[in-house]
Amino acid sequence: MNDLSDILSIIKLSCKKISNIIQNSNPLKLSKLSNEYNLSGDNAKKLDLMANIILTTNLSKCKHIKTIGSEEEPELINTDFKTAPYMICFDPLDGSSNIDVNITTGTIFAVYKYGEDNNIVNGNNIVMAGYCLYGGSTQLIVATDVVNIYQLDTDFKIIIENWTIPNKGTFYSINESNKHIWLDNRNNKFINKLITQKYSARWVGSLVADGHRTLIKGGFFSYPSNDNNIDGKIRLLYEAYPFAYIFKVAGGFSLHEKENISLLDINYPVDCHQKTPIILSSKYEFTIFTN
Ligand code: FBP
Repeated sequence: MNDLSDILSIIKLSCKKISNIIQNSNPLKLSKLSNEYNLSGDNAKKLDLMANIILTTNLSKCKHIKTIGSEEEPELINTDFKTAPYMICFDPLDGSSNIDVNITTGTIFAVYKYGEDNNIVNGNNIVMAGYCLYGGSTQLIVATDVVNIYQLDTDFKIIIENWTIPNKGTFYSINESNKHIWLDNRNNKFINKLITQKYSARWVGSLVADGHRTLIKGGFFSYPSNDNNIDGKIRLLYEAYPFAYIFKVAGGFSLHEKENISLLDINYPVDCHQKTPIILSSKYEFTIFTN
């Protein structure tokens, strides 16, 4: 086993435990507010905290991991392994607003390798990223130099190897209730163009679900900046970077709407909970949006 397969084994063990909790608990109880607020100002739900405890407890014992970042932790956590080569950051339970209505939620993670100077420059330090989908089935999508898809039975078994995103889709995924306050005026014109090309809208409200549909079917996902979220809503370190990496490995694209560069090239954030606008896309829609 190499370092990354050791880390992946711990992620599988943790996601299996989270999946079992979701499968066997009353979602109305799991979605109860804990009245503990995370640094993003969210009142964490019980399942957010349970998932966070499982992941931080298991991963802090891994000798390959020096630092842990989590949406539910105020600061980065230093493990006992001070010379270990990797940092792992995760959103333990993405899509919390969907827990009570039994709609797909997930865990998102990225593993970063420290450079020679013991620094992380940007998303290009990622060596492995993925997400676990707690949906009709529990699936784990893992990107290293290829994208592989696992499905949970008694354990995670690989079902698809080397997944690549279709060149074009038929869905766009954006919360259109913000259309009157988007800061980038390309969005409305772009959506109208897709509608004339017979695209349909899909918005689940869980990044893992909307991102996964875009990865599997092709198409366009965006959470643009708006008057209420001038820096966007999605967190760079443990949501946007990981998905940008997965899309790049699968042959797709990501974009920061203000910088007009790949999200992976956005500098490592000063604040571990920094937010960002996000675009994830297959080639055809990306070409339309950027031209
Ligand atoms: P959390 O649920 O972990 O806070 O993640 C944020 C998120 O739920 C994303 O998963 C999703 O894409 C987005 O917010 C939905 O935002 P909105 O409710 O504004 O459409």
